Amino acid sequence: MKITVLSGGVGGARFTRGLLALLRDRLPDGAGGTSAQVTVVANTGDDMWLHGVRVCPDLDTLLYTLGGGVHEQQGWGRREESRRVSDDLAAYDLGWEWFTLGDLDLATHLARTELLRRGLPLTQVVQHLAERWQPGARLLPMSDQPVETHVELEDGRLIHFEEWWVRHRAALPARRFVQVGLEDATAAPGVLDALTGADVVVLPPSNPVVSVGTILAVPGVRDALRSTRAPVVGVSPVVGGAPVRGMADACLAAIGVATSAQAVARHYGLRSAGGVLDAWLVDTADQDAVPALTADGWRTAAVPTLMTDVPTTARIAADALALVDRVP
Ligand code: GDP
Ligand code: FO1
Ligand code: CA
Repeated sequence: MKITVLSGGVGGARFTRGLLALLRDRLPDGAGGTSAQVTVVANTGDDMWLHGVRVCPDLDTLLYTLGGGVHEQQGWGRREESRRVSDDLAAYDLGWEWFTLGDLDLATHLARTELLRRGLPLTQVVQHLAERWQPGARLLPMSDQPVETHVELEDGRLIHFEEWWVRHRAALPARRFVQVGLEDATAAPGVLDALTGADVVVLPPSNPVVSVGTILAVPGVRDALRSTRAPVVGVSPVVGGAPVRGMADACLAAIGVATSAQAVARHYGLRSAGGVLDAWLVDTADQDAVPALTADGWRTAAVPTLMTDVPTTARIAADALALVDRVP
Protein backbone atom coordinates (compact mmCIF):
# COMPACT_ATOMS: atom_id res chain seq x y z
CA MET A 1 0.00 0.00 0.00
CA LYS A 2 1.42 3.43 -0.96
CA ILE A 3 0.71 6.18 1.53
CA THR A 4 1.71 9.81 0.95
CA VAL A 5 1.74 12.35 3.78
CA LEU A 6 2.04 16.16 3.42
CA SER A 7 3.91 17.28 6.52
CA GLY A 8 5.18 20.28 8.42
CA GLY A 9 7.35 19.74 11.46
CA VAL A 10 6.43 18.51 14.92
CA GLY A 11 2.80 17.49 14.34
CA GLY A 12 3.36 15.93 10.94
CA ALA A 13 6.48 14.10 12.10
CA ARG A 14 4.79 12.66 15.19
CA PHE A 15 1.80 11.55 13.10
CA THR A 16 4.09 9.85 10.57
CA ARG A 17 5.98 8.09 13.37
CA GLY A 18 2.67 6.62 14.58
CA LEU A 19 1.65 5.68 11.03
CA LEU A 20 4.92 3.79 10.52
CA ALA A 21 4.42 1.96 13.83
CA LEU A 22 0.92 0.95 12.69
CA LEU A 23 2.22 -0.36 9.36
CA ARG A 24 5.06 -2.32 11.00
CA ASP A 25 2.47 -3.90 13.27
CA ARG A 26 -0.18 -4.60 10.63
CA LEU A 27 1.88 -5.27 7.48
CA PRO A 28 5.13 -6.88 8.63
CA ASP A 29 7.09 -8.29 5.71
CA GLY A 30 9.36 -10.29 7.96
CA ALA A 31 12.41 -8.15 7.35
CA GLY A 32 11.22 -5.71 10.03
CA GLY A 33 9.87 -3.44 7.32
CA THR A 34 6.39 -3.36 5.89
CA SER A 35 4.85 -4.08 2.52
CA ALA A 36 3.67 -0.46 2.62
CA GLN A 37 5.67 2.45 1.30
CA VAL A 38 5.25 5.82 2.99
CA THR A 39 6.34 8.99 1.24
CA VAL A 40 6.43 12.23 3.21
CA VAL A 41 6.33 15.48 1.24
CA ALA A 42 7.86 18.06 3.58
CA ASN A 43 7.26 21.78 3.85
CA THR A 44 10.40 23.79 3.08
CA GLY A 45 8.82 27.20 3.55
CA ASP A 46 10.39 27.57 7.00
CA ASP A 47 13.88 27.17 5.53
CA MET A 48 16.42 29.95 5.92
CA TRP A 49 20.10 30.91 5.77
CA LEU A 50 21.74 31.54 9.14
CA HIS A 51 25.44 32.52 9.36
CA GLY A 52 26.08 30.77 6.06
CA VAL A 53 24.33 27.46 6.76
CA ARG A 54 20.98 26.36 5.29
CA VAL A 55 18.48 25.48 8.01
CA CYS A 56 15.47 23.29 7.06
CA PRO A 57 13.35 23.09 10.25
CA ASP A 58 10.56 20.79 9.07
CA LEU A 59 12.81 18.41 7.09
CA ASP A 60 15.14 18.15 10.11
CA THR A 61 12.26 17.60 12.52
CA LEU A 62 11.08 14.75 10.28
CA LEU A 63 14.59 13.24 10.02
CA TYR A 64 15.23 13.48 13.76
CA THR A 65 11.74 12.34 14.86
CA LEU A 66 11.56 9.37 12.46
CA GLY A 67 15.27 8.60 12.94
CA GLY A 68 15.09 8.54 16.75
CA GLY A 69 17.32 11.54 17.39
CA VAL A 70 14.79 14.25 18.22
CA HIS A 71 14.59 16.17 21.50
CA GLU A 72 11.19 14.65 22.35
CA GLN A 73 9.94 17.28 24.80
CA GLN A 74 10.84 20.17 22.44
CA GLY A 75 9.65 18.35 19.34
CA TRP A 76 12.53 19.77 17.30
CA GLY A 77 16.33 19.75 17.53
CA ARG A 78 18.56 16.99 18.82
CA ARG A 79 18.39 14.93 22.00
CA GLU A 80 21.43 15.47 24.29
CA GLU A 81 22.21 18.79 22.63
CA SER A 82 24.77 21.41 23.71
CA ARG A 83 25.26 25.06 22.80
CA ARG A 84 28.99 25.63 22.95
CA VAL A 85 29.19 27.08 19.44
CA SER A 86 26.14 29.29 19.99
CA ASP A 87 27.58 30.63 23.28
CA ASP A 88 30.97 31.29 21.74
CA LEU A 89 29.42 33.15 18.78
CA ALA A 90 28.02 35.56 21.34
CA ALA A 91 31.59 36.31 22.39
CA TYR A 92 32.10 37.68 18.86
CA ASP A 93 28.89 39.69 19.27
CA LEU A 94 27.51 37.56 16.45
CA GLY A 95 25.28 35.35 18.59
CA TRP A 96 21.93 33.95 17.50
CA GLU A 97 19.58 36.07 19.55
CA TRP A 98 16.27 34.30 18.86
CA PHE A 99 17.00 31.11 16.91
CA THR A 100 19.61 28.89 18.49
CA LEU A 101 21.43 26.15 16.61
CA GLY A 102 22.72 23.39 18.90
CA ASP A 103 26.16 21.88 18.33
CA LEU A 104 24.89 18.55 16.98
CA ASP A 105 22.14 20.25 14.95
CA LEU A 106 24.87 22.41 13.44
CA ALA A 107 26.50 19.29 11.99
CA THR A 108 23.29 18.65 10.02
CA HIS A 109 23.27 22.19 8.66
CA LEU A 110 26.98 22.03 7.78
CA ALA A 111 26.50 18.67 6.03
CA ARG A 112 23.51 19.98 4.07
CA THR A 113 25.25 23.23 3.16
CA GLU A 114 28.33 21.39 1.93
CA LEU A 115 26.24 19.08 -0.28
CA LEU A 116 24.28 22.05 -1.65
CA ARG A 117 27.58 23.80 -2.35
CA ARG A 118 28.72 20.74 -4.30
CA GLY A 119 25.63 21.23 -6.47
CA LEU A 120 23.31 18.51 -5.15
CA PRO A 121 19.60 19.37 -5.37
CA LEU A 122 17.81 19.42 -2.01
CA THR A 123 16.07 16.12 -2.86
CA GLN A 124 19.45 14.38 -3.02
CA VAL A 125 20.73 16.19 0.05
CA VAL A 126 17.74 14.84 1.99
CA GLN A 127 18.42 11.35 0.64
CA HIS A 128 22.01 11.59 1.88
CA LEU A 129 21.00 12.76 5.37
CA ALA A 130 18.34 10.02 5.46
CA GLU A 131 21.03 7.37 4.85
CA ARG A 132 22.22 8.11 8.34
CA TRP A 133 18.87 8.56 10.05
CA GLN A 134 16.98 5.71 8.36
CA PRO A 135 13.55 7.39 8.83
CA GLY A 136 11.67 4.35 7.47
CA ALA A 137 9.82 6.51 4.94
CA ARG A 138 10.85 8.28 1.75
CA LEU A 139 11.31 11.99 2.55
CA LEU A 140 10.86 14.49 -0.26
CA PRO A 141 11.16 18.26 -0.01
CA MET A 142 8.13 19.88 -1.60
CA SER A 143 10.50 21.64 -4.04
CA ASP A 144 14.22 21.73 -4.87
CA GLN A 145 13.96 25.46 -5.40
CA PRO A 146 13.93 27.73 -2.32
CA VAL A 147 10.44 28.84 -1.26
CA GLU A 148 10.55 30.85 1.96
CA THR A 149 7.47 31.89 3.93
CA HIS A 150 7.64 35.55 4.89
CA VAL A 151 5.09 37.46 6.92
CA GLU A 152 3.79 40.87 5.90
CA LEU A 153 3.17 42.93 9.02
CA GLU A 154 0.65 45.72 9.45
CA ASP A 155 3.32 48.34 8.64
CA GLY A 156 4.10 46.53 5.35
CA ARG A 157 7.42 45.12 6.58
CA LEU A 158 8.22 41.56 5.48
CA ILE A 159 9.99 39.34 8.00
CA HIS A 160 10.92 35.65 7.70
CA PHE A 161 8.30 33.31 9.11
CA GLU A 162 10.76 31.92 11.68
CA GLU A 163 11.44 35.40 13.06
CA TRP A 164 7.71 36.05 13.34
CA TRP A 165 7.11 32.60 14.89
CA VAL A 166 10.08 32.30 17.24
CA ARG A 167 11.22 35.85 18.02
CA HIS A 168 7.73 37.37 18.16
CA ARG A 169 5.77 34.23 19.03
CA ALA A 170 3.37 35.17 16.19
CA ALA A 171 2.14 38.05 18.38
CA LEU A 172 2.65 40.68 15.64
CA PRO A 173 -0.56 40.82 13.58
CA ALA A 174 0.13 39.36 10.15
CA ARG A 175 -1.52 40.92 7.11
CA ARG A 176 -0.62 37.94 4.89
CA PHE A 177 1.93 35.28 4.17
CA VAL A 178 4.17 35.52 1.12
CA GLN A 179 5.88 32.44 -0.31
CA VAL A 180 9.05 34.08 -1.63
CA GLY A 181 10.36 32.13 -4.64
CA LEU A 182 7.13 30.27 -5.34
CA GLU A 183 6.79 31.63 -8.87
CA ASP A 184 10.14 30.03 -9.82
CA ALA A 185 9.51 26.79 -7.94
CA THR A 186 8.45 23.40 -9.28
CA ALA A 187 7.46 20.32 -7.31
CA ALA A 188 10.53 18.25 -6.43
CA PRO A 189 11.09 15.03 -8.43
CA GLY A 190 8.67 12.34 -7.30
CA VAL A 191 6.29 14.65 -5.44
CA LEU A 192 3.45 14.78 -7.97
CA ASP A 193 3.77 11.04 -8.72
CA ALA A 194 3.65 10.35 -4.98
CA LEU A 195 0.26 12.07 -4.96
CA THR A 196 -1.24 10.71 -8.19
CA GLY A 197 0.12 7.17 -7.62
CA ALA A 198 -0.79 6.81 -3.94
CA ASP A 199 -3.37 4.43 -2.52
CA VAL A 200 -4.16 7.04 0.13
CA VAL A 201 -3.01 10.61 0.85
CA VAL A 202 -3.02 12.02 4.39
CA LEU A 203 -2.96 15.65 5.55
CA PRO A 204 -1.71 15.09 9.13
CA PRO A 205 -2.14 17.52 12.02
CA SER A 206 0.31 20.07 10.67
CA ASN A 207 -0.10 23.81 10.44
CA PRO A 208 -2.84 24.17 7.80
CA VAL A 209 -1.59 27.59 6.67
CA VAL A 210 2.21 27.72 6.74
CA SER A 211 2.98 24.00 6.52
CA VAL A 212 0.31 22.13 4.52
CA GLY A 213 -0.86 25.37 2.93
CA THR A 214 2.63 26.08 1.61
CA ILE A 215 2.94 22.60 0.13
CA LEU A 216 -0.47 23.03 -1.55
CA ALA A 217 0.77 26.27 -3.13
CA VAL A 218 3.59 24.50 -5.01
CA PRO A 219 2.63 24.39 -8.71
CA GLY A 220 0.88 21.15 -9.60
CA VAL A 221 0.31 19.87 -6.06
CA ARG A 222 -3.29 20.99 -5.71
CA ASP A 223 -4.15 19.62 -9.16
CA ALA A 224 -2.45 16.30 -8.34
CA LEU A 225 -4.50 16.04 -5.14
CA ARG A 226 -7.71 16.86 -6.96
CA SER A 227 -7.07 14.28 -9.68
CA THR A 228 -5.53 11.39 -7.72
CA ARG A 229 -7.56 8.20 -7.52
CA ALA A 230 -6.43 7.92 -3.91
CA PRO A 231 -8.81 9.10 -1.21
CA VAL A 232 -7.47 12.15 0.65
CA VAL A 233 -8.04 12.27 4.41
CA GLY A 234 -7.10 15.02 6.86
CA VAL A 235 -6.70 15.13 10.65
CA SER A 236 -7.75 18.33 12.35
CA PRO A 237 -4.84 20.26 13.93
CA VAL A 238 -7.37 22.30 15.90
CA VAL A 239 -8.96 20.70 18.98
CA GLY A 240 -11.75 22.38 20.94
CA GLY A 241 -11.27 25.65 19.10
CA ALA A 242 -7.54 25.96 19.72
CA PRO A 243 -4.25 24.64 18.36
CA VAL A 244 -2.84 21.78 20.42
CA ARG A 245 0.56 23.51 20.37
CA GLY A 246 2.01 26.53 18.62
CA MET A 247 0.17 29.49 17.17
CA ALA A 248 -1.74 28.16 14.17
CA ASP A 249 -4.65 30.32 15.33
CA ALA A 250 -2.59 33.42 14.51
CA CYS A 251 -1.89 31.96 11.05
CA LEU A 252 -5.57 31.13 10.48
CA ALA A 253 -6.62 34.63 11.63
CA ALA A 254 -4.21 36.14 9.10
CA ILE A 255 -6.06 34.39 6.26
CA GLY A 256 -9.52 34.99 7.71
CA VAL A 257 -10.24 31.41 8.75
CA ALA A 258 -11.74 30.69 12.17
CA THR A 259 -9.80 28.43 14.51
CA SER A 260 -12.17 25.49 14.55
CA ALA A 261 -12.06 21.93 13.26
CA GLN A 262 -14.95 22.68 10.94
CA ALA A 263 -13.51 25.94 9.57
CA VAL A 264 -10.16 24.32 8.79
CA ALA A 265 -11.94 21.47 6.97
CA ARG A 266 -13.91 23.93 4.88
CA HIS A 267 -10.73 25.91 4.24
CA TYR A 268 -9.15 22.80 2.71
CA GLY A 269 -12.46 22.06 0.96
CA LEU A 270 -14.10 18.88 -0.26
CA ARG A 271 -12.66 17.53 -3.52
CA SER A 272 -16.20 17.23 -4.91
CA ALA A 273 -16.52 20.99 -4.36
CA GLY A 274 -13.13 22.05 -5.70
CA GLY A 275 -11.08 21.40 -2.55
CA VAL A 276 -8.48 18.79 -1.71
CA LEU A 277 -10.08 16.50 0.91
CA ASP A 278 -12.55 13.60 0.92
CA ALA A 279 -12.56 12.99 4.65
CA TRP A 280 -11.81 14.81 7.89
CA LEU A 281 -10.99 13.29 11.28
CA VAL A 282 -11.82 15.56 14.22
CA ASP A 283 -11.19 15.22 17.93
CA THR A 284 -13.95 14.03 20.26
CA ALA A 285 -13.94 17.60 21.65
CA ASP A 286 -15.33 18.66 18.27
CA GLN A 287 -18.00 15.99 18.00
CA ASP A 288 -20.55 18.75 17.33
CA ALA A 289 -18.85 19.48 13.98
CA VAL A 290 -19.68 16.01 12.63
CA PRO A 291 -23.39 16.43 11.70
CA ALA A 292 -22.84 19.65 9.72
CA LEU A 293 -19.86 18.22 7.83
CA THR A 294 -21.69 14.94 7.16
CA ALA A 295 -24.69 16.88 5.84
CA ASP A 296 -22.34 18.59 3.36
CA GLY A 297 -20.99 15.31 2.01
CA TRP A 298 -17.88 14.94 4.21
CA ARG A 299 -16.77 11.52 5.44
CA THR A 300 -16.00 12.46 9.03
CA ALA A 301 -15.61 10.98 12.50
CA ALA A 302 -14.71 12.22 15.99
CA VAL A 303 -12.02 10.27 17.88
CA PRO A 304 -9.38 11.15 20.48
CA THR A 305 -6.62 12.79 18.41
CA LEU A 306 -4.00 13.89 20.97
CA MET A 307 -0.74 12.24 19.88
CA THR A 308 0.41 11.52 23.44
CA ASP A 309 2.62 8.56 22.52
CA VAL A 310 3.44 6.33 19.55
CA PRO A 311 0.80 3.61 20.15
CA THR A 312 -1.90 6.27 20.56
CA THR A 313 -0.73 7.98 17.38
CA ALA A 314 -0.77 4.63 15.58
CA ARG A 315 -4.43 4.29 16.57
CA ILE A 316 -5.15 7.83 15.27
CA ALA A 317 -3.48 6.90 11.98
CA ALA A 318 -5.63 3.75 11.83
CA ASP A 319 -8.76 5.85 12.47
CA ALA A 320 -7.79 8.21 9.64
CA LEU A 321 -7.18 5.32 7.19
CA ALA A 322 -10.40 3.62 8.28
CA LEU A 323 -12.33 6.77 7.43
CA VAL A 324 -11.43 6.17 3.77
CA ASP A 325 -11.51 2.35 3.91
CA ARG A 326 -7.73 1.98 3.69
CA VAL A 327 -7.10 0.15 6.95
CA PRO A 328 -3.86 -1.84 6.51
P1 GDP B 1 5.46 22.77 13.38
O1 GDP B 1 6.28 22.79 12.11
O2 GDP B 1 6.24 22.50 14.60
O3 GDP B 1 4.53 23.95 13.51
O4 GDP B 1 4.49 21.53 13.22
P2 GDP B 1 3.33 21.36 12.19
O5 GDP B 1 3.44 22.27 11.04
O6 GDP B 1 3.28 19.89 11.95
O7 GDP B 1 2.06 21.89 13.00
C1 GDP B 1 1.61 21.32 14.17
C2 GDP B 1 0.08 21.55 14.17
O8 GDP B 1 -0.54 20.35 14.53
C3 GDP B 1 -0.33 22.61 15.14
O9 GDP B 1 -1.29 23.46 14.55
C4 GDP B 1 -0.94 21.85 16.28
O10 GDP B 1 -2.10 22.48 16.78
C5 GDP B 1 -1.32 20.52 15.70
N1 GDP B 1 -1.02 19.43 16.62
C6 GDP B 1 0.15 19.25 17.29
N2 GDP B 1 0.04 18.16 18.08
C7 GDP B 1 -1.23 17.66 17.88
C8 GDP B 1 -1.92 16.54 18.41
O11 GDP B 1 -1.43 15.78 19.23
N3 GDP B 1 -3.19 16.32 17.95
C9 GDP B 1 -3.79 17.14 17.03
N4 GDP B 1 -5.05 16.86 16.62
N5 GDP B 1 -3.15 18.24 16.50
C10 GDP B 1 -1.89 18.47 16.95
N1 FO1 C 1 12.10 27.00 17.77
C1 FO1 C 1 12.20 27.92 18.77
O1 FO1 C 1 11.17 28.29 19.35
N2 FO1 C 1 13.41 28.43 19.15
C2 FO1 C 1 14.56 28.09 18.54
O2 FO1 C 1 15.64 28.58 18.92
C3 FO1 C 1 14.49 27.12 17.48
C4 FO1 C 1 15.65 26.69 16.85
C5 FO1 C 1 15.54 25.71 15.82
C6 FO1 C 1 16.67 25.24 15.18
C7 FO1 C 1 16.57 24.29 14.17
C8 FO1 C 1 15.31 23.80 13.81
O3 FO1 C 1 15.21 22.86 12.84
C9 FO1 C 1 14.15 24.24 14.46
C10 FO1 C 1 14.26 25.20 15.46
N3 FO1 C 1 13.11 25.67 16.14
C11 FO1 C 1 13.22 26.60 17.13
C12 FO1 C 1 11.79 25.09 15.87
C13 FO1 C 1 11.05 25.77 14.73
O4 FO1 C 1 10.77 27.09 15.01
C14 FO1 C 1 9.73 24.98 14.62
O5 FO1 C 1 10.09 23.79 13.94
C15 FO1 C 1 8.56 25.61 13.93
O6 FO1 C 1 7.86 24.67 13.22
C16 FO1 C 1 8.88 26.58 12.88
O7 FO1 C 1 9.46 25.83 11.82
CA1 CA D 1 7.38 24.29 10.81
